[in-house]
Amino acid sequence: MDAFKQHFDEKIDKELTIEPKDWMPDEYRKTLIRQISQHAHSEIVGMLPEGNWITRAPSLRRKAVLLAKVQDEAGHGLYLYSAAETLGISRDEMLDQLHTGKAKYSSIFNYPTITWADMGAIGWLVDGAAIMNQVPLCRTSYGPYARAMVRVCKEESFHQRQGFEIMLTLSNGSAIQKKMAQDALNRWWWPSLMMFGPPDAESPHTEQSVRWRIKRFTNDELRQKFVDVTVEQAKVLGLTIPDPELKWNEERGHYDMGPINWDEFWNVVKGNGPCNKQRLDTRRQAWEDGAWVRDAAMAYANKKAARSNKKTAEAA
Ligand code: FAQ
Repeated sequence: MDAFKQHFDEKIDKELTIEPKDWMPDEYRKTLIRQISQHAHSEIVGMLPEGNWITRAPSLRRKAVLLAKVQDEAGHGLYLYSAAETLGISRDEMLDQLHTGKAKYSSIFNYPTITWADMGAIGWLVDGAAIMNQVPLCRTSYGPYARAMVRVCKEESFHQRQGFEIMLTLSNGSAIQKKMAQDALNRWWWPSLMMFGPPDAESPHTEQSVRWRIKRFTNDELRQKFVDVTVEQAKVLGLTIPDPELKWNEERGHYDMGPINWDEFWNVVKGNGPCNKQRLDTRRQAWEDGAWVRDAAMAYANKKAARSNKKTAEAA
C-alpha cells in the first residue's frame, strides 16, 4: 500500500494525471465523486431557470441561441456523470442522491428568473463565474474530469458572451430596458459571488483538495479574480455593481468588496432558497416522466444484444 501511495503522491507532485485504473486514496476518490457529481447535478438543474424563458425569448434568434445554450448544459451534465462513473459510482446512484436531497447542486440555481434580462445576467455572471472556476479545472489532477472540462469551458465561453451581448443590447436600449438590466445585475451579483463557495477559512475541503491538485485555486482566490474582471465589464455596460464598498485597492492590486451574506448562502444550500423546492420537484417529475424512455431504450438494447448473441451462436 505504501508503494502505491508513494506512486500516487509522485504523480500528483509531477502534475501527471491520475487515471481511473490507477490506485488512489479512498478520500481522493470520495472527494472527486462528491465534487464531480455535484457539478453534474448543477448543470442539469441549471437548465431549469433558463429553460423557463425559451418560450418567451424576444426573437427567433434569441430563442435559437438560448435553446442551444440550455442543450449544452445537458451535455455538460452528461460528460460529468460519465467522468464520475469512472470512479465506481453508478448514474442511478448519483441521480438518487440528487432526487432524495442528499447531494448538493449549486446554490445559484435556486433563484428565480423574473425578466428577460435575467437571461443576460445568468450568461454574463453565472457562466462568467463558472468559467473562472472551471478553466483551472482543465488542469485538475483526475484525468477524466480535466478532459471533460476542456470542452465544457469552450462552450461556457460562448454562453458568457451571449449573456454579455444581451446585457449590452439592453443597456444601450430604452430607459426601461436599461433599468431591467440593472435590476437583473442587482439580483444576480451577490448570489454569483456565493457560487465560489464559503470563505477559505470556513471551507472544510479546500486545503486537502488544493494539496491533491483537484482545486488549483481556493474559493476566495477565484472569487477575487471574478470580481476584478467583472467590474471592468460592468463599466463597459454602463451598469453599477450593487456594492457600495467596492473600491480599487492600489496596494493589493485588486478590488475590495463589501461583506457577503453567508447566512443567505447557507440557507439556500440547506434547501430553503426561493426555488429549491420547485427545482427538485421539477427534476423528480422529469425523472418519473422519462421512465418509459429509459425502459424502451433498455428493451431495445436487450433485444439487439439477444439478436447478436443468436447470430454468433449460429455462426459457431
Ligand atoms: N452551492 O469546502 P467547500 C455552472 C458546499 S456549474 C451549493 O468549499 P469544495 C454552469 C460544498 O459542496 C456550477 N453548495 O467545498 C452553468 C460543501 O458541501 P459538502 C457548479 C456549495 O467542494 C451555468 C460545502 O459547501 N460548479 O454554473 C456551494 O471544496 C449556467 C463546503 O464547501 C461546480 O460545481 C455552492 N455554491 O468547493 C449551468 C464546479 N459552494 O459537499 C447552467 C466544481 C460550496 O461537503 C447555467 N466544483 N458548497 O456537503 C467546485 O469547484 C467546488 O466543489 C466548489 C466548492 C468551489 C463549488
